[in-house]
Amino acid sequence: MTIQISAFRWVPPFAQGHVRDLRVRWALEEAGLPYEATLLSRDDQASHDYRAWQPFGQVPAYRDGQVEMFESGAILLHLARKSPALAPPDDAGQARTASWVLAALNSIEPFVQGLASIDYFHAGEAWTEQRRPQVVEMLDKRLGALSGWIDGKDYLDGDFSAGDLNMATVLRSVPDDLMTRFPVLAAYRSKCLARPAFSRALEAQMKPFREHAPAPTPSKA
Ligand SMILES: N[C@@H](CCC(=O)N[C@@H](CS)C(=O)NCC(=O)O)C(=O)O
Repeated sequence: MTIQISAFRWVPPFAQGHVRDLRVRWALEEAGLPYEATLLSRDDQASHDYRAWQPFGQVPAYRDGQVEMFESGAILLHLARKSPALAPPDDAGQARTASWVLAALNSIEPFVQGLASIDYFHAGEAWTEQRRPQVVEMLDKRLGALSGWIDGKDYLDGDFSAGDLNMATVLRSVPDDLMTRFPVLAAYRSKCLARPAFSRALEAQMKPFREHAPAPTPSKA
């Protein structure tokens, strides 16, 4: 069967281009594996059928006729075993790629999300005045370590891999004012995001959002 992934039919503009099915779409594009997206509405997310595929009602989920699975990182690792475009085929290369896929999710993304949560969902709230500098400091520390690792290298570990793909999608959400402090990381992020497979994946996520955009509410005259 053709690979199927789940994605949203429509999300609000702030989330468009950032939904996690992008990571799986990008990996599939890099690997040259054709796929179809099953587009979900809010009701579909809560349905019994979808919860049997993704227990939390989130996207992405994945199936290919042999496996049915969820969690974007797990899906990337599954695809990395299938395609040399996403990881070296030997055990050592697969293990290194797994380390970087998980490092993006566990060692960098929580700090990026901590800052995004303050800036987007709690902006202006009194408690953020004390908390934000601490969150920036923690993120700054992780970005500094990552920058030190990448300095002098093209990618995280040899050739481009699923680890770079996941890391670049996480780094996309680092605010520009923070990223400018790390020119090595900024250049690395730009290089990854300039890959044609990323553009195709982004367009594939965005197209349904344009097609299913809610009709504008009439303004009161
Ligand atoms: N750990 C999960 C997180 C998935 C996730 O947070 N998906 C978001 C979109 S990026 C979602 O479906 N949000 C809707 C919801 O939680 O109801 C993964 O990486 O696959």
